[in-house]
Amino acid sequence: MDKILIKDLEIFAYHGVLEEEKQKGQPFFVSAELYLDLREAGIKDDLSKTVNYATVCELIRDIMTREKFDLIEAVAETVAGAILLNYELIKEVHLVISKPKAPIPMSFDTVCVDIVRKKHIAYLGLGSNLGDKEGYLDFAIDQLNKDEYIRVNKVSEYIVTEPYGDVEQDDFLNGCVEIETLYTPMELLSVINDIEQSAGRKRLIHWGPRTLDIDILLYDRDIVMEEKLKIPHVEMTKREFVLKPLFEIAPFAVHPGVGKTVMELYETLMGEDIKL
Ligand code: PH2
Ligand code: MG
Ligand code: MG
Repeated sequence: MDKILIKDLEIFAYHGVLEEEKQKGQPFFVSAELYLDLREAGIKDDLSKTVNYATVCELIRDIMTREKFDLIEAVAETVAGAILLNYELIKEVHLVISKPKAPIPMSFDTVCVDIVRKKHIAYLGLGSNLGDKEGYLDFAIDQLNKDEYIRVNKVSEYIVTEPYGDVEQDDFLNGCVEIETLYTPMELLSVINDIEQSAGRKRLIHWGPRTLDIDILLYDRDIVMEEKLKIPHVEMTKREFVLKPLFEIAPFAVHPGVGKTVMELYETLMGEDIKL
C-alpha cells in the first residue's frame, strides 16, 4: 500500500521514568509511516483525498506535549491510536519514537521503540433467545458502536433460527456484524464479555438460553488458539445460523483455517449452489 512518511519530527517533551526527565525535558524524534491509498489524490491533485501531513505533525505534537508518560512505549501507543482514530483514510501506522538524550551513562546513538498498529476487520455473530431478542441484538450493536475503538461497518438482517445443539430451548434471533477495531482479539473478547454481562447474561447451562451471545467469528485472516479464545470460531462452518447472515454481509471473507470463502462454506453446508 502507498504511504506518507514523516522522518525525525523533533518534539521537546517531558516523558521518562526519572523525575529529572519529567522536570527538565528532552528532545524526542518521531518517524511515522502512514499507510493509505494515494492514487486518487495523485490523479486529481486534491488534498481532500489524502491526509495533510502538517495536521498529522500537529496532532503528534499536541499528544506528546499534553501529557507526561513514563515510557516511550506509552507515548508510541497513544500517538498511533490517535492517528488511526483521527484519520479515516489511514489504515495502518508504523511509528518510531526515539530518545537520543536518554539518561544512559554510555555512548550511544539513540534508543527507540518501533511499533505497528492497524485497523482490524472482524466479524461477530450475535444471538439471543430470551426476553426482548431484537432489543438485545440492537443493544449489542449500539454498545459496540459506542466504544471508541470499534466501528460497526455492516449489519446483517436478523433471522429466526431453531436452537442448534441438544438443549431444549426457545428459538434464537441471530445476526452478524462487520466491525473495524483497534483492539487485539483478547481485548475484543473482554469488551464483548462486558456487553453480554450488561445485557444481563447469566452462564447457567452450557449452550443454554441467553439474553445475548456475541462470538468472534473472524479477525482479519488471523488464527488464534488460546485457552479462552479460538478464532475462527470452531463451530462456524457447521452452523447455518452463522453462515447465512455472514454470507449476506461478507460472502468473500476467507476462513484462514480451511482457506475457503464464506460463500463456499455456506454452499457446502447447504449442499447446493447459492446465488449472490
Ligand atoms: N447458540 C448456541 C447454541 N445453539 N442455536 C441457534 N439457532 N442460534 C444460536 O445462536 C445458538 C444456538 C451457543 O452459542
Ligand atoms: Mg455462540
Ligand atoms: Mg459465545
